[in-house]
Amino acid sequence: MVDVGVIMGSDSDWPVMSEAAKALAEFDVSYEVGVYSAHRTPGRMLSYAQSAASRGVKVIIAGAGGAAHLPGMVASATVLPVIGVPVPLKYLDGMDSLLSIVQMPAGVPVATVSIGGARNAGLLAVRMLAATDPGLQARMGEFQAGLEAMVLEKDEKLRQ
Ligand code: RP5
Repeated sequence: MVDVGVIMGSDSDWPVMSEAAKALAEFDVSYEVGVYSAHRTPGRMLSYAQSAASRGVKVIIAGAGGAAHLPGMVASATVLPVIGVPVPLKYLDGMDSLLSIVQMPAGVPVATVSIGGARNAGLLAVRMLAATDPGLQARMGEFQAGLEAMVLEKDEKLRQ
């Protein structure tokens, strides 16, 4: 049983999506990875979405590029929270992916991160899990304190 599903429309999305997996690993959150294409393997995608909750998955991170229908279609077939990652392709700078993912009809939410923002998708999944896990919440607090310390250090160097 894993807490997070990290799925994508193609193996070509992995260089972007691997950042979500890395963020989860930093917090020792268990995850699974897989390719589920909304257009090339629609049946497989639906089976994944429909069975994820009963298998114990708590959050799904779904990345896709171009006509990026995977996050929305998965959200339509699961009760789990879905985080969408717009993957930038060769043309249109990822705006196509972003708009395909973010403009969901009312009733079927997808929490969309920035174009290529897979790391934030991983961190958002950690925060969702941390809502009911005090240990994870404490670690997220430490992580955020680390961000602040890093900025202060850079500020200090700049002033020297
Ligand atoms: C999308 O089509 C995938 O998510 C990927 O970003 C894009 C291109 O896929 P490939 O042609 O590289 O397999 O569905």
